[in-house]
This record gives sequence, structure tokens and C-alpha cells, in this order.
Amino acid sequence: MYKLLSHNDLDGVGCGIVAKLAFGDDVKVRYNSIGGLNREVEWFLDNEKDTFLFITDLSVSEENEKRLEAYYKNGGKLQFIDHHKTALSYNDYDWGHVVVEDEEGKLTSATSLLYEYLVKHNLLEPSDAVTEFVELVRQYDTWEWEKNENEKAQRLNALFFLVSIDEFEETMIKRLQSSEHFYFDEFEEKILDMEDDKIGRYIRRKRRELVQKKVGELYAGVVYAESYHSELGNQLGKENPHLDYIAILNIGGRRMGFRTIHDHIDVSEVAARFDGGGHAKAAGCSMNDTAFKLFVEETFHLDPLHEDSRRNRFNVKASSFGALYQTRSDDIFLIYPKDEDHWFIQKNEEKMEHTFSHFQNAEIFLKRNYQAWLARDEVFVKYLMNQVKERK
Ligand SMILES: [Mn+2]
Repeated sequence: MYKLLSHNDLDGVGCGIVAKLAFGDDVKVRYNSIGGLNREVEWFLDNEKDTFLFITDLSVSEENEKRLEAYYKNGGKLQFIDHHKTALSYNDYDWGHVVVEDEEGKLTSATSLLYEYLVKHNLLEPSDAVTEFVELVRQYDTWEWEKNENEKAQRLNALFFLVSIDEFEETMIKRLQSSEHFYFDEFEEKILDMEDDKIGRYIRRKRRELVQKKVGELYAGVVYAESYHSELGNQLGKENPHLDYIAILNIGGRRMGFRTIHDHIDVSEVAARFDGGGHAKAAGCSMNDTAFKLFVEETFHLDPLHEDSRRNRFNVKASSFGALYQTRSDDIFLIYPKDEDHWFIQKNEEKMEHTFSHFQNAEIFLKRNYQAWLARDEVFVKYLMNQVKERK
């Protein structure tokens, strides 16, 4: 008999799927949250003998680590497989196999490592369909899909969240056993398209609710949302590069998330200010009193950011004729170049003293200090006509 203890995300469940392809009914699989794994390991060590234990995609507590080593030394069968940097010390054990990057420099995932292990030990016959599935899981788990624009990997994860784990597992196993290539069926494509539309509509609505607030030295975009935090944070971040990060408030859950698209910003540091944590690009925290005051009380009265005009033909960013911006207090700004490396801003006909080396820097200055937005073509044309009149 085999037992697999794995994570309850796509990569963790990918391990369960490959294990069941290899062992069929001879493997018992349990998916765990990060916290739940230790109880499962304790239960296993207390109760099960003669079972080969796999642990994938998660680390155990120090105490369980010692107990597992003792179990192994006593003849217990055990294999630990992971791809997290924090687990590299498990390679000191005979039963530990941790690889972050393979020989070709490709980032690994738990599913890709377990698949490789099973094939190498002749426990599973490789096939194109399984190889394709494993690669999608790997790309999703390592964020490589974003760089490669591999939408299929993102859709596989979306599908994973749309159905139950049991249903996902069962469907995928059947498909991988019976098909030459991995695919989504017609019904899945349909619900995934519907999900995409739904996310798109949600983001368009949330875009109009975004407020701007300087918190400490950084500029935050603040928005309330209960769903689709990754997609929302990514999209709002890209549309507002003048903001250092996006703070997403979930009042019902009394939690907040932080997302950034910028390499020079580490939002785990921002979250740490409020006793939270996470990764450089995505982090979160519970909403404590300080966070509530800064992000809720002090932003509630603010007007949302106005969107830039989207379909202009004449008033376009970085134009050598100048780009016109307006504000809620009816100020008019023109960003225009003297030459390639010198950009100026004119505020209501008067040139401001700052000089900028790029158009982008001038725009960031305007948006941070005045919350200005790119005016519509009509406003621009009217502005130019007035200019001509005045010159006559
Ligand atoms: Mn993983």
C-alpha cells in the first residue's frame, strides 16, 4: 500500500492525480492545508505500518521531521518530494528529494518532480497527455505561464477552483488514461469562457471604485473586493503604474491583500507592518486597528481615481504635440517634450519648474500629486482651438 500526503492546491492535487495513475486503488491520498499536514503525519506514524509514505509540496514540523527520520531508520518506507527553497535542508536525509530548478534551469513543481520520480522508478508509464498536464501544472505553480502567456495553465487552475477536488481528480484521471493529448472538453471550455467574462465584468466595475492613498512613503491603490484578488490586483496594477501596490480589502473576512506589479516593491514588507506576510508580489494580513484606520477610515471619503480616456486618436500619451490631462478641481495639465530626454508640465498655461527625463516620470508625478487623468479628444481639440484663438 501507498499513502500520499500532499497540498490542497493545484500542484498538490496534481501529485495525487499522478500517484493514482501509477498506483490506482493501492494509494490513499489526503490533501492538506499547510497547517493540517502535521496532524496527518502524526496519525500515520502512530497508526500505519507497512505503508510507503509520500509527502509532496509541503514541509512538516521540526518534531515530525525527527520522527520521520527515526521511522526511516527503523526500516519505514518514505519519500519526501518538494520544490520550495525553504525545504532544501531535507536533501540531507536519504528520503528527501528537493529540487528548485532542474539541470536545464527550469523551475520545478511538486507534480513535475513526482512524475519524474515515478517514471524513473518504473512505477508509471509516461504518456504525452500526462506530460502535457504535468507541464501545465508546473507553469501555473511557478508563474511561468504569465511570462509565456500560457492561458491554458491559468484555465486549468480556474477549472480546479470551479469544481470540487474529488470531481477534478476523477475527471482528470479518466481523461489522462484515455486520451492521447490533454484537452478541455466543450462544457469546460464553455464554463471557463463564462468565468473569464465574469472576471472581466467584475474588474471593470472595481476599476471605477479604486481610490489613491499615500501610506508611509508608498502610493497605494485601495479597493474593496471579495473575489478574484490575483486577477484584480494584476489588472489594476498594470493600468495604474504610478501606484506602488494595490491593497484589496475584504471587510467581511476582516482581511486584506497586497499586490504589486513592480520589481522594486516587496509587498511582504508592507504586510509585515500589519503583522502579515507573504511573497514579494503578493501578500496579506488580518485587518488590525492600524490597517483599518489607514485603509478604511482615511480613504472612505475619497473620490475614486478617474480613468484615462481610452479611445483617443489625438490626445495620446507621450505625443510630441503634448498630452492633455484634467483633474476634479478643473486644473488642466499638458505634458510635452522639449526634446527626447526633457519633458515639461504646463499647469493652466504656466510651465511648472520640474523637468523629467521620460514622459512616464512626468505622468507619474501628475497622477501622484494631482490624480489627473488623460482628457478625452474633444477636450483636447477645444483646448487647441482656444490656444489658436488666443494667439491671434
Ligand atoms: Mn507547489
